[in-house]
Amino acid sequence: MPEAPSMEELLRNEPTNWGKWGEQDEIGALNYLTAQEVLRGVAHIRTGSVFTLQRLIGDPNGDPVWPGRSPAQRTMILDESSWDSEGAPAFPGGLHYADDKLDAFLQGSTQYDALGHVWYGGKIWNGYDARTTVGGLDKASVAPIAERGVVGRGVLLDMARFRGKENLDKGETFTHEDLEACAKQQGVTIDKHDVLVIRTNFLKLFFDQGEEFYEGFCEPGLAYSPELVRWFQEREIPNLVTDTIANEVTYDPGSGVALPLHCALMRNLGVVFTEICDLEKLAASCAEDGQYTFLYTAAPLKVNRATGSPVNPVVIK
Ligand code: UVW
Repeated sequence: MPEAPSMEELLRNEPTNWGKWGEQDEIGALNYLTAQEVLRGVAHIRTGSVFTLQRLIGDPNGDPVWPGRSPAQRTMILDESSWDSEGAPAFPGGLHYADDKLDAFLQGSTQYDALGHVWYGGKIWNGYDARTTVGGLDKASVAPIAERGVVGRGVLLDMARFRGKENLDKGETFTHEDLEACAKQQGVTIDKHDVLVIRTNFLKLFFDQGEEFYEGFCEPGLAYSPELVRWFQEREIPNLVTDTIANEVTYDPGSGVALPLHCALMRNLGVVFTEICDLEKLAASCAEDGQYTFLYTAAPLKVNRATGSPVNPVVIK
C-alpha cells in the first residue's frame, strides 16, 4: 500500500462548521439539539422502557480499551477491615463506611469525547489553537458538553442484524448509504438532527478472543468519503454513538489514514462522539418490537479541562 497522505491532504476540501455557532463555541453540532428537538425525542417514548448504554467499569471479563490505554483500576480505601486496626477513624456513634477511588483513562470506558480530543494542522474544533490543549483543554473540553447535556431523538441502526451477522468483522466498513438502507429495512427514516446509535456488536470478539482481539487491531465502522461527510453535514447530525472503541473503521481502507472521521466529523463539523456503548439489550428490544426510535439522553461528567468523560447514556422507548 502506498504511504498514507497527511490528514491535511486527505481532508483539504472538506467543510467545517467553525464559527457557525460563534467564536467561543465549544459544543459544536450539539447546538442542533434545541428544546424542539428534545420534544421531538420525547414523542418517541411509547412504553416507558428504559435502557442504559454504559459498559460496566471493572468488568470481571475485562474492559475493552483503545490500544495503549489501560482499564480503570478501582482501589478500596476503607472497608470493614479498616476498623480492625488501631488508629482507625472513629466517629461518634460508631459509624463505619466504605470508600474507594478510581484511577482511569477518561476515555477508558463508555465515554463522550470532548470536541478538542483530536486535531491536525495545529487547530482543534472551531479553529482554536492546538496549543490550548497543553496541560489540559482550555477550549472545547468535555465540560461544556457535560454542562449542556445531550437530549434528542435517537435512532438505532443495527448494522450487524442488517448484514445478517452476530457481529461485524475486523476492518469491515459501511457507508451512509448502508445506514440509509439499514434504516429502510428497519422501517425508519434518519431525520435531520437525529442522534445516530450504530450497533456492530464487534466488542463481542473482545470477550470471546481475549488478547487475540488486539492482534492486527482494526475495528469495523463507517469509512471516510467526501459524500459521507456531506451527508452528516446535510443531516445536521449532532452526536454519533457506537458500540466500538473509536466509532469508525480504524484505518481508512482508501488512504490508510487512521481515524479520519474523528477529524472530518468531530474536529471540522463539531459532531460529538460517544464510544464503547453496550447496545445489546436495546437492540434486542428494537428487533422484538420494531421500534428503532427513542428519546436519547446523556450527560458526561463535568471534569474541568478533560479530553473526555465516562458516561451512562439513558434511552427511553
Ligand atoms: C482516539 O481518538 C485514539 O480514540 P477514541 O476516540 O476512541 O477516544
